[in-house]
Amino acid sequence: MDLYGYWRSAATYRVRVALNLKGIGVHEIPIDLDKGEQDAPYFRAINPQGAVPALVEPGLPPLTQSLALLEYLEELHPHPALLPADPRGRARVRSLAAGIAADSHPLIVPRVRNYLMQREGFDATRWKAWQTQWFGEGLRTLEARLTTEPGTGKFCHGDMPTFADLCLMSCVIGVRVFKLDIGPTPTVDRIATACDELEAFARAHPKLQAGAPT
Ligand SMILES: N[C@@H](CCC(=O)N[C@@H](CS)C(=O)NCC(=O)O)C(=O)O
Repeated sequence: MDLYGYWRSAATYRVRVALNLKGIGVHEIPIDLDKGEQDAPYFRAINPQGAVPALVEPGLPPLTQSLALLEYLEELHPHPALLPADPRGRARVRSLAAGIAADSHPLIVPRVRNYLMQREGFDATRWKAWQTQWFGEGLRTLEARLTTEPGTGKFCHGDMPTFADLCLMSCVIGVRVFKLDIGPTPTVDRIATACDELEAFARAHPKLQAGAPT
């Protein structure tokens, strides 16, 4: 399997952690988002959206969208499970994950930054305020839910990592890397520390991937 990704891509990170947790080996092919390789014709032929990750298996069309990839990997390799056994638990985990992957993260991707910089007069200061707003909104919503909902345990749902933790961490790492002040999120921080302690998360960290600045 080939995974087209980028070292600092949050969406690729989510899939990388799932692969690590499940012990699935892939060949990761970097698409340099800073050089605009996502717009090269060869990559647009793989993902017309011009976004990573994309998972390619021999003889099969590419699969895209990190949440769809997580579901696919879960069905192919159910152990260890990254979704709870009960329908209600699965719905909760998918809901927590989508809050980050479907609602917050899309607002801070390079194509949005490029549009705001090139067409709306944004500079670095306004972009940082924008990032702070949308990363912050995503994690504060998670914080409110994780603090009050009974399903929360050592991780977002119970005591084993699920899709929700992969998404939480993809956002937490962005906040850490960009040094964004989003206010206190103690439950998110506690769960992030639990994820940090797992080798599968540590090994997927952006700074350890090919192409990351040393
Ligand atoms: N919803 C998609 C988001 C994919 C996405 O936007 N990926 C970013 C990197 S995290 C990307 O490749 N952006 C390229 C661009 O915006 O030009 C997913 O979860 O896979």
